[in-house]
Amino acid sequence: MSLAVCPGSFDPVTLGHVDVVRRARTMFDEVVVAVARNSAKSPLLDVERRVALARGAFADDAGIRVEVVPGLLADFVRDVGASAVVKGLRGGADFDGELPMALMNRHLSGVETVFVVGDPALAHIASSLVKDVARHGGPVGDLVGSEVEAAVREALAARG
Ligand code: COD
Repeated sequence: MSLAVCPGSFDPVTLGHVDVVRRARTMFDEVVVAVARNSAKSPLLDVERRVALARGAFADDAGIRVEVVPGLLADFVRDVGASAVVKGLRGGADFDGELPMALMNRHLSGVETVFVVGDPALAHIASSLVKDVARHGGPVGDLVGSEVEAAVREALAARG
């Protein structure tokens, strides 16, 4: 049984994430979507909400489960027994950001990172841009699922 971890902040899960996770699932028997903390980012949605929305996005596939990463990704990968981390690439900037993480995760736990090229039709989608467009009253319904859109709008409204 092959197992991969797809980590991210998922603040919120987007159609770009969904594309990458489903591509990972074509290569691995099981995929764990790992909701983790990026210390460079301050999340809009709390971790329970991010997990619930990601679970909703992948509810149709029993081979995909969603879990929280309590600390280091490298420790989580070892604890769940994954053979690889899978990350998505939209372009060169993603690679530049991902390479040091891939090297650090391999240094810490020996795990390899596999890069998946996402659908170019979704390459403009990033969680940060979804939140920014929504914050300014723009449409995000073709960037995220409807439940996610509602959660983002509610969280933004609560922040005032
Ligand atoms: N198309 C293709 N790929 C995409 C798209 C898209 N439209 N959108 C996002 N992606 C990819 C990203 O490139 C990334 O690979 C992945 O999806 C997740 O993206 P985000 O933005 O949700 O998540 P990040 O980049 O903030 O995640 C960083 C982590 C949380 C994974 C990282 O900080 C981490 O591992 N934290 C845990 C603590 C730890 O171990 N730190 C040391 C790391 S070396």
